[in-house]
Amino acid sequence: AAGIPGAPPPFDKGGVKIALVNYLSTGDFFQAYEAGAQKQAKSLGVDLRIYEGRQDAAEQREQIQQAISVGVSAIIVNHGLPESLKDVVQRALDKGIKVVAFDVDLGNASVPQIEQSDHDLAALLLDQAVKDNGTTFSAGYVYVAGFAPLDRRDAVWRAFKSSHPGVQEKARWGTVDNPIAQSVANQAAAAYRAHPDIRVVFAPYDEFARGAKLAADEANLGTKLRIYSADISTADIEAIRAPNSAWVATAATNPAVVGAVSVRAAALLVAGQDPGHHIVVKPALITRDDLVKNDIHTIAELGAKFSSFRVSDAATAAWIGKGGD
Ligand code: SR1
Repeated sequence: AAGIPGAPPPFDKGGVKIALVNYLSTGDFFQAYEAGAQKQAKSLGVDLRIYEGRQDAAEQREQIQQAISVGVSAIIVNHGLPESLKDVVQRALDKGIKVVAFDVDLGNASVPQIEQSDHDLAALLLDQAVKDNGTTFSAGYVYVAGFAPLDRRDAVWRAFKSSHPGVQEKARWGTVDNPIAQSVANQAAAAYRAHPDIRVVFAPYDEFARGAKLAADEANLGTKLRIYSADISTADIEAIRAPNSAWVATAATNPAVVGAVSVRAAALLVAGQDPGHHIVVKPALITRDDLVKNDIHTIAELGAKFSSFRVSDAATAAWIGKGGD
C-alpha cells in the first residue's frame, strides 16, 4: 500500500499491517464496527487483517498468536475474556507489537482501553425510563455477565435500583447464543407470560432489545411495554419506528466511528504517539420521538443530526484525520 506523504514512519512508506481480532462478529454492531475499522485502515494505507470472532476464547488466543506470527505492527483486541487473553497479549507486547483493546479490560498499563462510556450510556437510558414511566414500575432486565460493557452497564442498573426503591426487577434473562435476538425472544416470551405486570424492559444491547421486541410483538404487548436499549443500526431504527413498537429509546454511538477510533489508536501507537490510556467515544440518547420528528430512517440520516455519529475527536492527529465525513 502507498504511504502517506508527511506522515511519521512507518506510515510514510506504507505497508503497515494491523490485526483486528474479534471475539464477537455477528450482528449489526460488530459488522458496522469492522466496516468503520476497515475504512479508516484504507485511508491510512494500512493492511488490516480481520480475524472473525466466534465467541471462542481458545480460537481468539490462537488468532492473536497467528497475528504475531504474520508480523503485524499492532493488534486491536475487540471484546473477549480477559483471563484467556492476558498472557498471549503480553507475548505480543514483548515482541514490540502494540496492542489496544475495545471493551475488554486486559489490566495492562501498556494497552489503551477503548469504550463507549457505558456508565453514561446506561444513565441516559434510565433517566429516560424515569421520564417516560415515573419512579414506580415493574421491570424486566436482559443481561449476560462477563462482557465488560454489559458489566459496566449492570453496575449502573444496580445503583439505579438502590436509589429507586419503587423499581422492581421482576425477571432477568439473557443469552448470547446465536441467533442472539431469537434466543432472547424465546426467553422474553416466558418472562412476559410469568410476569404480566412488567412495563419496562432494560435491554442494553441491541440484539437483546430486538429479542425483547419480537416477544412483545408476538404477545401483542407493543403498547403496554417500553424497551430501552443500547446501540443503533439502520435496522434498529426501522424497528424502533415501527407502528406500536415497544422499543422506545436507545443510547448509542456509531459503531463504525468506534471501529475507526480503534484503528487510529493502534496507528498512533505504531507511530510512537500517545492515543491516551482511556479512550472514550460518547454515546447519545435517541428516542423514537427524535427519529419520527426528524424523519430519520438510517444511520447516515442520524449523522446529520448528531455530529458524534459522523466523527469522533478521540485518537486523532493532524496526519490522520477523523476518518468520517
Ligand atoms: C455482548 S457485548 C455487546 C455490546 O458490545 C458493544 O459495547 C456494544 O455496545 C454492545 O451493546
